[in-house]
Amino acid sequence: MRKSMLRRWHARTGLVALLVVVTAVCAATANAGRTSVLTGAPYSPACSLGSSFLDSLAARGSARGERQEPNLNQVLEEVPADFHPNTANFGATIPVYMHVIRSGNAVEQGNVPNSWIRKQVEALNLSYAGFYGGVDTGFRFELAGVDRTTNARWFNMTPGGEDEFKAKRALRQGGPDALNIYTVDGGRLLGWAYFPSGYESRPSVDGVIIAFGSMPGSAIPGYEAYNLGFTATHEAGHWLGLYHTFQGGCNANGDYVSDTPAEKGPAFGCQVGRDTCLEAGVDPIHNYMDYSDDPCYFEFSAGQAERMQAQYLFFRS
Ligand SMILES: [Ca+2]
Ligand SMILES: [Ca+2]
Ligand SMILES: [Zn+2]
Repeated sequence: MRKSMLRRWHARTGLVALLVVVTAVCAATANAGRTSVLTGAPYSPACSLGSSFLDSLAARGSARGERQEPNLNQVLEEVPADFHPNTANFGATIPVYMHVIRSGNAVEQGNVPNSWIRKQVEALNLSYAGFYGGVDTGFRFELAGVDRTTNARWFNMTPGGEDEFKAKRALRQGGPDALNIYTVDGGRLLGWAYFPSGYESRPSVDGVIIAFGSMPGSAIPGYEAYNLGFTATHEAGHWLGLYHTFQGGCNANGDYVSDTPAEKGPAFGCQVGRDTCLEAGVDPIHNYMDYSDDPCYFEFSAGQAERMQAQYLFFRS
């Protein structure tokens, strides 16, 4: 049943909806000739708005970690309109396979300690249970396996490149419901992820990539604002079918979640009170699916939980 519905959906939307994960580009250089969605208030680490927009871009350009993601030209499909699962008592435990990719044996070479891995799974569990705020999404995470691979090329993989695909073909475990997390250097990226609807056509690339410096316990320079483990929470949100809260800007569908107020572009730092769309409500800067710093994040909304549950039940269970 699921498969035939899926195929029909593919046929209907195959050539239409080329929706991408993100088009945000933080660095001024990379921004040339591209449409920036950075149209909100400028980033400022102190949450004051003193510095100029370009200064803040330049400052972020030298940062180690960036809450930005590559454009992977992925299609994120909606579940069919007539798919209404009963999620009243929803609960799902997701097996997590942690693939540590390193260039050597030192922590700085990506050889993360087991304690970071344990804390990372705990951060996933607490954030998805609503421990820090927001709702209990019903998702829980259980460490199913850890492997370590020494490969400098894979450690320095770039999004959508041959090294990423080779590493995943070699390492991926489990079926559509298994969350495979690959820890890599990341370069200036904190992470990237693949949507649930892509699993059927490309199962081997399914999963989440995170910069190892973003894991809880990390004191890697440059990740001071991103080392509570919420990069994995954010990427797992995409993996469960969530858009960014700033998807679509102030336009009608936005992130396809009705209880997250629309926002014109990503919020960085912790811009409390930011309000970039006329629609009621201030920007959801505390939402895990915005681009705020880790300490600013604390919630998923009820609508996001519902969306993740439906996407999971349709595409991953
Ligand atoms: Ca919304
Ligand atoms: Ca508003
Ligand atoms: Zn994202």
